[in-house]
Amino acid sequence: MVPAHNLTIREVRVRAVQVPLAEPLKTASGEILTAPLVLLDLLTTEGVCGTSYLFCYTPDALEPTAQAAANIGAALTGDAVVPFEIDAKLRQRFRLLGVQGLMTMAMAGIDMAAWDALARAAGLPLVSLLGGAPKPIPAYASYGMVDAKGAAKAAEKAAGAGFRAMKVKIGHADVATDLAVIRAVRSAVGDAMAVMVDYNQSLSVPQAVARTRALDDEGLHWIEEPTVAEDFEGHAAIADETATPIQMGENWWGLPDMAKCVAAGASDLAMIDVMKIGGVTGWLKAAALAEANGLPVSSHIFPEVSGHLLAITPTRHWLEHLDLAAEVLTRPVTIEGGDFVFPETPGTGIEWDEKAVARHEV
Ligand code: SMN
Ligand code: MG
Repeated sequence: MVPAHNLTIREVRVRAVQVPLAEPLKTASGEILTAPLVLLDLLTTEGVCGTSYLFCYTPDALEPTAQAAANIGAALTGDAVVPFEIDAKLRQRFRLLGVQGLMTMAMAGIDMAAWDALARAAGLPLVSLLGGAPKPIPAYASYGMVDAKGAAKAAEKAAGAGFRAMKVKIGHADVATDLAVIRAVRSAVGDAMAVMVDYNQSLSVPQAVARTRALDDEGLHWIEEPTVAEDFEGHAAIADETATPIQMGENWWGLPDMAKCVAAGASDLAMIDVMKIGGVTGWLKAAALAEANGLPVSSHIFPEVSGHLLAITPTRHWLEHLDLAAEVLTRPVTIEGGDFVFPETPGTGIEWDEKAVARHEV
């Protein structure tokens, strides 16, 4: 008789930290001064521990998300570490509430930690447990909203670090400033560097059509979230008017949102956020939907897990290098020659720097 599983959940330990960022992350829709993270440790009776973290965007969501994760963890004590079964159990448990928002975030944290535990138990990096193999995963350097001078500096820094692509956030008061930022990057590093821009949902559809038309001759790699994330029809209208590829997806709450976006023809590309899409389990489903629709897949933050997942994503595109958790990790994500470096250790490679966690725990 083959055992149905070999790991059992003993406890899910949840901690909330406020992590300082090297510099505030400015976007056209708000500024992030610190990274509110929920750290999860999924402890098993067999002694294996899976870890993951969640990014909560605002301190307002930090403790509610931590509490939701702790509540879910308590409900799973004694259960087998079988991610697809856990996913099904929790979806049934929250059928009346629905699983958008903080519940998806908490479920995704448990899911990522469960997959990490399975990989560690097997002595494999997550990519290998998923049936893939480490391979070059190109990364782009992702920056905030800066002026032309700051953009030139960021471009030089990215080029010096070996990145072949970079993203700046725009959505300044006028399109002339957006153009000045893009041209400052170009004059700093030339055409060898692929350049992406991110409006962070800040424009109305008419504004976005006008601005993206003005940017269309700048040779941009993509224009990200020009209007509000949930306006799929609006994004489709913008994509119809724009030659530059439109990118979105970081705000899909699970596969249903992605399916609606694809059906609306809203985006030329797919940006999957492993937390909001529903963890590793959600990513596997999203990667298949992207492949079926020929959508190149890039990741949104969470670089530590996303590198493994992009390696098993048939239409993989770019990994976003935006490091929100480095301060509390013993091994922050590593990029060499512009590519993601897979950890030597089993699992995702996420290990807490316990002294740093103690300094920043709330
Ligand atoms: C972003 C927004 C908010 C937090 C992190 C990242 C941005 C991106 O949309 O794509 O990097
Ligand atoms: Mg974005």
